[in-house]
Amino acid sequence: MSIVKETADLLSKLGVDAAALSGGDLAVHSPVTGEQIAALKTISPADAGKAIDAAHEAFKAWRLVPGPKRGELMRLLGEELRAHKAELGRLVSIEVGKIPSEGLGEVQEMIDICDFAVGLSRQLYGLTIATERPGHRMMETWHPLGVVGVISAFNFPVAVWSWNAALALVCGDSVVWKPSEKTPLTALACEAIFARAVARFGKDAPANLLTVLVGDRAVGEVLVDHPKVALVSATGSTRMGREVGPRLARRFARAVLELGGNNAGIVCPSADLDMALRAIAFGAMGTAGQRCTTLRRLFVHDSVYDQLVPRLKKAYQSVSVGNPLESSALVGPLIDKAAFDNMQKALSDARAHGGKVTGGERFENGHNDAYYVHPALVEMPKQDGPVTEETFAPILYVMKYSDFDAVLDDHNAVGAGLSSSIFTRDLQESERFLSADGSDCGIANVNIGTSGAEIGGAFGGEKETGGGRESGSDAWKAYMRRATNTINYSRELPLAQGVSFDI
Ligand code: UN1
Repeated sequence: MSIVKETADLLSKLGVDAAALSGGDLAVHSPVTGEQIAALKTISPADAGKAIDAAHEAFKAWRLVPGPKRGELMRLLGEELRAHKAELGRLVSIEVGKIPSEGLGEVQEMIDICDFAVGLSRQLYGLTIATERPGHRMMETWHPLGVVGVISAFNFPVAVWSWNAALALVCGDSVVWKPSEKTPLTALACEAIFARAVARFGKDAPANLLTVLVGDRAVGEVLVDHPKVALVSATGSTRMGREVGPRLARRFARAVLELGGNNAGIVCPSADLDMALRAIAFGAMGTAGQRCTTLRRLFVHDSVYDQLVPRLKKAYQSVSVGNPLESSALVGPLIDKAAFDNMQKALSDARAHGGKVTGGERFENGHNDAYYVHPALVEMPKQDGPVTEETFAPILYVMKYSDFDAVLDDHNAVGAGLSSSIFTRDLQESERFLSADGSDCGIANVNIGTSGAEIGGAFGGEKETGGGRESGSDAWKAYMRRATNTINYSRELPLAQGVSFDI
């Protein structure tokens, strides 16, 4: 079956109206073959503004539905996702080029966050706080926040939306979602799946609880600038975050920014090298190097360098690259030509800085407009040039180290601060890595790779990664507003700090 036909069939099974897929101005391509698979109509900035007004009306109704009841909608969404996991996972593979297990894994991540949100719906706790005044009680209460805008990237086109949407909805907010222009079809599929959950939920769910805005940058700007959007959660490059962050700050809106990563691993003398090899291979080559958590820098102790790096190179030379829909390849295509060009530019920069490159060439698969590459391993004399920047492609820079303190400094000497890992069986090294003067990242792991985080933890990073936290732990607090309440149940009016004001 042609990819165009399969896309249309999948979308119709998922409940997307076929008429929405053609005749529009936004051409959607599959990176698997480079073919155009749809042409969607985009929304104008003016209509986007109106849609946000409507989402605000939805918020005003939804905030009055009790939390545990809102959790029921997440339970239904999780059920719908379970029922449509195969189709949605396949659509992710078509639209992003992920291998089947990663396409399905992404949908599993959505199911997981729905389950988490159901539990959370009964745990949106505040505190009771000791007050200095007799006959008084002090507490804090968490209330729904408003319209939550979600700007998502192509590489996790549905999971990252679901992390935000599941928390926002359970917290009593409405959601307006601007998906990446590269991956709007999976967003339409989610919209249809969500509509089914809402229909089952019944009349307590207001219209416009979720709005998908298919559009360009101007539409994203409306979302960022609209006074009725209380929070924007944006995933993408640090360059994008530098524009979005200050614009939100100017109008005192909240931001959850999940930006670039330049994630590193350290392989210590005592590491289990078999395990490290597998973790490094998945972290660096998996998803064709297009995760924000992808392993991009590797520091290997000089005592194990010659044992590990030749094996790693072999893995790079033998890893299967190919069509994720028709083969069991482990590495699919890059998203587009621009990604390929950026990769080639980084590799030539690396060579200019003394790097020795294994791999990196284009792999012809009979489709001129599809960009398959052999993942590249680059042995670098030191951390320099392109090593300090994120290139969203499968390039792993490998460097030798001898001193643990110095390697910790090098580890932290880049702009981004998302994910990190250490491979060691030495307790002192692993604890130091996780300590206050260890890894400066939002995610720090021991004996597992940098990517593939579970939803139960807070996800995000420091420095140029933007500081936002999504998903598990107490990330929900960003999606609610906090009120401190002091209640006087006495017959006196004592003032705090002993102030007297007798009239
Ligand atoms: C991303 O690349 O934007 O930790 C998200 C991981 C996935 C999420 C990645 N759970 O690799």
